[in-house]
Amino acid sequence: MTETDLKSRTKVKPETERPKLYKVILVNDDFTPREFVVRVLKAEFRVTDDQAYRIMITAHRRGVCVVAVFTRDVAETKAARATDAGKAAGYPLMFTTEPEE
Ligand code: TYC
Repeated sequence: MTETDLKSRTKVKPETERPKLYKVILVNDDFTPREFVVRVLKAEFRVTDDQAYRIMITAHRRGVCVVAVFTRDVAETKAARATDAGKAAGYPLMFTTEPEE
């Protein structure tokens, strides 16, 4: 087997392949103040006042709301930081992550 033959066996992933995306999900609870949820959403996810309010009220009414989608690392880091912000203030505020279909 020549060197050229070996080299040609190496599989190259097509450049068009996209990384899997993960949803960050905001979970409702009975204790965290609405204004606090809005503040955390704005600080961690860089959404506007209006977007933050809509996300918060959707989670409040339906139980959960998708905040945004990111690559796995970014989604997990943001969910952990936002959850920690609630914990630091004594609230059970929770953000989870879930792979997109
Ligand atoms: N349900 C909370 C309240 O009535 C507000 C809230 C909304 C908390 C969304 C968490 O993900 C949440 N104070």
